[in-house]
Amino acid sequence: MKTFGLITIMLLSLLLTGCVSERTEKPNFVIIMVDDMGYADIGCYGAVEIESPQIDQIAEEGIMMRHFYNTAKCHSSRVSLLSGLWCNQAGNSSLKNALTFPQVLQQAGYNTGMTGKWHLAKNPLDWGFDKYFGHLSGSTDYVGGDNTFRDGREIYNEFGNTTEEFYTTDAMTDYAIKYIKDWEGEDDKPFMLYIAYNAPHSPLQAPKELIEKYRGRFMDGWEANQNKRFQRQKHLGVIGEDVVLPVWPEHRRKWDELSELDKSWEDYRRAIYAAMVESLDMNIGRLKDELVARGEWENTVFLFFSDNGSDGRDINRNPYGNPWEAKYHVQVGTEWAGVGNTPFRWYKQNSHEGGIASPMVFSWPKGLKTSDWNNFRGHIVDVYPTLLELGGIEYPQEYNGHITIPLVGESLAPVFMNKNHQRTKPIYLKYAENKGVIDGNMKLVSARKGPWELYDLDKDPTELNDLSADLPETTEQLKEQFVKLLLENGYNEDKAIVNDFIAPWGTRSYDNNNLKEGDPNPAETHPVWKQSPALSLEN
Ligand SMILES: [Ca+2]
Repeated sequence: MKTFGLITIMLLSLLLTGCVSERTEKPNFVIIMVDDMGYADIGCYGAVEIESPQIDQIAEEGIMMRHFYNTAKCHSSRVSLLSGLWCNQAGNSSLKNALTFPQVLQQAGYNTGMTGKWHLAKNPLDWGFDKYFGHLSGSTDYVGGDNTFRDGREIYNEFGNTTEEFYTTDAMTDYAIKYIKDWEGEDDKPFMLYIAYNAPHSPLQAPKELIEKYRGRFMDGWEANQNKRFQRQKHLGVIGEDVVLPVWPEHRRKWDELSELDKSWEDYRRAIYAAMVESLDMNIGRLKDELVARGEWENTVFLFFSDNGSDGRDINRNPYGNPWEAKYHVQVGTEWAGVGNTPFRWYKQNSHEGGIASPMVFSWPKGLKTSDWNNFRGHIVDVYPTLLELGGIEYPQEYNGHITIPLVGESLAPVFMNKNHQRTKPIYLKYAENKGVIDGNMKLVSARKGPWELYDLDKDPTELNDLSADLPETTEQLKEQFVKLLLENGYNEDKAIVNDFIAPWGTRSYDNNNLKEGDPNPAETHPVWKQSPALSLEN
């Protein structure tokens, strides 16, 4: 009896070991893409004043990429992430030419779930996700929601009037954790969770106590704040000691020229933005704690990045009310967006580094061989092949009777495993009238129909020394590469290469196109903006 028991235990443990090793071969994936967050807006990438201890900790134990690019715009980054193709090649927002990575992972036996902003055709459940909660729209009221919220395919409308009642960033995490719990009984299946937080995209809305915490931290102004970030980036090793910070451009206002009232207002809206980022960080910590408690964190591949740079437009649809309540709508503004994109030039939508450079934090405690900074030039289009390689999954040549388009991205797995690895294909950049190509360390770029500029990104990462006149042959070669990529993506060459210059951003904070003539100046009517930053937000 005793022997039988022992043998049974041995057999059982053998079986269990077998199960565990089979199970642990395939990692879980947690892919977090935040919205409109600048390169320098979290602590480990240089934010001095915004607190992001959770992401910083994950980064400390994992890998941070110095050069990770997105497509400069919300929908196109989502298309390239999900399809592994350039945006137009995949059929743009329709995804009609795409076989998405959730579809492939689903077929390979993964549980698949998504929460957050979809912004593409149909519903995520049509594209390989087993579960979905979020908004199909490109942006939402974080408190009052919108009519595109779905729980699966069902309309969801249980919103609130204050962040205490409903806050989108919290809800996206609640549902992600719910899915992890739902999958608990299915130990033989790994999971993939894609969380597309809308934060810190406009409208700026955040919990009151978090805003209060940040109030007054930004009164030293845009330029001083940017300088502090730049110094911190050097200190942390985000950028090299010889990197040059671009001069504060003409199209941005200067802090010293603002009235005290305007300074207070600018401090205030930056405090809301900072609160949104810290709220994101707290939610990511909450998700991580859940995975740690369930013993899943060790074998979870975690990726964190942003879909584009900070937004330089300045659209404030409803600056009257409170940012912890529904319907409040302001944007972070041109100058703070510039600070967000430190040390780079330009903004969301532009192909210059300010538009396309994103933090990239990668973690996989069980599989990672090293932890440090990485210099590989990666792109959001690389995520798909990376997941397949780490999951040991082949990209199907055929799906539902259709031949699939070969993925254009390159797996980052060797990069993360600290193998010597060079990119073999160029990076294609195109959003509206912004365009360019990166091949090796050379980048050809044009902003808003402006002239072509050529930069050596190794020597000049902040794009200050235009080499196009000095290196006409390189310029010509890259132009040919760009045109080739353009035509492969179904564009007409003549239409996309016109070179009449469109002026840079011109909209200003509250004399912008959304406030009509005769509307009261919010800085004069809003009680909060009349207070000195040292005072509380009460009254
Ligand atoms: Ca975005």
